[in-house]
Amino acid sequence: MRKLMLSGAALALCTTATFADEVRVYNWSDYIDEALLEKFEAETGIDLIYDVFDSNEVLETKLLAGGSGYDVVVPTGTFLARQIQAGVFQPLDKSKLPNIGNMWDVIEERTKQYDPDNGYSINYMWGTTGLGVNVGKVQEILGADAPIASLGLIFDPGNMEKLAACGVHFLDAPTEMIPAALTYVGEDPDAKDAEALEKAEAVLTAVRPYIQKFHSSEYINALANGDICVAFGWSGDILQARDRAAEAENGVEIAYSAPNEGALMWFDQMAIPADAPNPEAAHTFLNFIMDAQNMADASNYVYYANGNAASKEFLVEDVIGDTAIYPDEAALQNLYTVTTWGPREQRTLTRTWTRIKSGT
Ligand code: N2P
Repeated sequence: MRKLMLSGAALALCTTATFADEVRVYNWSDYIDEALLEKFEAETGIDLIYDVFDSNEVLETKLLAGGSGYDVVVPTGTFLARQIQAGVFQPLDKSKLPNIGNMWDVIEERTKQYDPDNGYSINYMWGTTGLGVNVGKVQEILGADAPIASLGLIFDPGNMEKLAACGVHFLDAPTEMIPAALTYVGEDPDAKDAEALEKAEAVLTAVRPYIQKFHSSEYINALANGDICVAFGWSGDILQARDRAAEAENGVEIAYSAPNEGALMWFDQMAIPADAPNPEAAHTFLNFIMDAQNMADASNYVYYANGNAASKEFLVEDVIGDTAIYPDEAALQNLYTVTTWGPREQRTLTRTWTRIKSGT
């Protein structure tokens, strides 16, 4: 009853006060140790609402529509660049981010190609896109010399016809699957012209009948349980599948390989939407994430490398010592990055992808 009598100004104040205690974060699934979320709330007294997605396209639709209600979001660099252009984000207030000094200049140098001056985002994690393989099953089907680290495993229709029986998943991520298909046929993975797109489409269409599903998160458990034998997916996700299988002691052995023909290296960036309800708390969250111990805890849990130099001393050997996560010089030579798809290129890509998935 009393609430109804509040004036407009008082109501506005009241709303601000509510928001001041709450931060809404929208991150990729299987991408954090949930203990960190509790730690954040305990340390700051801010309520954390944490939602997850598994597709840049889904995130982008929300951001472009506006009013997403999120304070922190985590697009991949290629998408972030286009979203910055569209005015989706607010510049970071670095005076509110004392931990920014922990960041790693080598990664900052690379993320500048998507966010010049790193003015709108910080790197959360980075990784590669590659092959997750149930080694026993695949060798049983293709023989002991199965090409488990080659794109030929998933793009040679001869192999795929046989693997279809044990189950193959591809990412539902055209901006990652098309560069892989281009790499397989010896084209520039960053090519975006119609001719290149046609070549990539032909590669994917030829193996389409043997793909059980295009999905970007189910493959973790599907690999771990032995429901599928191959996934083309994200490095850390596949390493998490490896661990889940080991913990279940189900005899499933999962291996991750960045394809030896070349692998995509991507950067997932935390940014604050221009219309974030609580930018103050968003900065508090970003600063919490950039704490060296917190960032190390996150990487140790999800098996992705991060952009935080100070965190390295807290990383476990399984993470810092694995060249599939922290590539050495030789592994790095084999990785490529791609540029942003412009709005028109993106539309063509989306149409191509719909055709590929529908198998027509
Ligand atoms: C985490 C996937 C993050 C990698 N499940 C996608 N950029």
